[in-house]
Amino acid sequence: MSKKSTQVAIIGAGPAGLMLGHLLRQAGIEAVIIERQNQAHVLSRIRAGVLETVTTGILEQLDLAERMHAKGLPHSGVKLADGERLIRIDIEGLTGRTVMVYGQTELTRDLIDAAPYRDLEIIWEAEDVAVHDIESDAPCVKFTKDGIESRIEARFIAGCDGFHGVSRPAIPDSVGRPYEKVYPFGWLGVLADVPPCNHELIYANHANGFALASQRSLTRSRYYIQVPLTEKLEDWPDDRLWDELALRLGPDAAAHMTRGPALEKSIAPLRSFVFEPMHHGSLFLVGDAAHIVPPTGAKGLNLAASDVAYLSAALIAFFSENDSDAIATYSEKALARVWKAERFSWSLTMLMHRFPDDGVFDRRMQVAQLDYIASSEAAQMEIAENYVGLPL
Ligand code: RFL
Ligand code: PHB
Repeated sequence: MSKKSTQVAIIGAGPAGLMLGHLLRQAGIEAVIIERQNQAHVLSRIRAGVLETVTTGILEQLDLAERMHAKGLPHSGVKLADGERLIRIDIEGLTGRTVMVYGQTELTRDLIDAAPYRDLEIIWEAEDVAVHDIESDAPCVKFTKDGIESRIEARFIAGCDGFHGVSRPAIPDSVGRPYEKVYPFGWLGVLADVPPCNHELIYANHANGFALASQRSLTRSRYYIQVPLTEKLEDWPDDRLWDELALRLGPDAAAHMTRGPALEKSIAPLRSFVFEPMHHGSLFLVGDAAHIVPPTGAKGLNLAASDVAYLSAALIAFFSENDSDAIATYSEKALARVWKAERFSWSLTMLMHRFPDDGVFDRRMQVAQLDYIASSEAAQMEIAENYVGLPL
């Protein structure tokens, strides 16, 4: 049995665990990250692409934003397509702020590459990770690494292990409560080394279903289409996917769309999920471990970042000033922001997708709302301020 101790044991080397680990190390707090996968696997996951100020701000605070500022693309607007027109939401004009298009993979790489230089230990390929004694002041994380049983004792455990992790199930049913909505479709995503069809993102509502034109750089595009959950990747050879994207995104986007071989294709189900509370005893839940949003508002990664902002400040106050007030209010503060992002992601999902049980009335509601958005600055402001990210 190998044994060690630290101040904060972090489970999961996704964006939440990595950002939290770096912020704690920057403040001189001991932290170790325990990750189930290997580094190559973590870096191969293609996920979010739009960063709010809360997320870019953490990279800046860590002095790790150089590559993001060199390669990322600040966007000042976003577009909604309704089959006939493109409605532009002038995010910068309405809010004075922009969003940053920079892939989650790149952000994760920046944080992983810096870890050895910042004395942040990441234990990769930890098997059978389990949390113990979370209702005490001396919890521990047990796992097996290279066949050797290991134990890390800590003052706190941060569960940054995503939706399928082990942290959330460790909170007793008598204490925690899940809230969930599952949508009857998924998103089929494709990544290709072709220039984007528009300099901004386009979210399209088409009779065949939702489509999104996104991007990672001026030479790399990321597209998505809504598909039934019964669909398989084999059903979508590249040509069929490009034809469908061109149709759903509309003639203007289609005219500027460059096709190319898919570098990656995957289908992700859509879900809204919140677990309350996000803190029990010595265990905190952070990011996807506590909540999932459908990707329509690009909020998943940014919510992980706001949780990290609240929790790192609370842990720093605890260890540096012996002040536990912020720890006591972490869950409440984080959840207040989470629920607002859940509402926005749900409402944009309902507006932009075709639901199998929708009738003509539901469709007319979507048309009326898109028409209202096109004609009302107040409606555009509601989208802009949520899309750019609500204040902490
Ligand atoms: P992550 O990124 O899931 O990281 C959790 C980490 O914990 C590890 N882990 C464990 N480690 C040790 N022991 C265990 N028992 C463990 N169980 C799990 C995992 O290997 C992983 O490394 O959660 P985090 O850090 O909270 O970050 C959240 C974001 O990743 C997430 O919100 C977004 O990526 C959500 N999301 C998207 N968000 C967007 O805004 N736009 C998107 O296009 C988008 N696409 C996606 C997504 C999430 C996806 N998942 C999770 C199914 C596409 C997918 C496929
Ligand atoms: C992405 O680029 O992967 C992306 C962008 C915006 C979203 C979801 C995904 O709302």
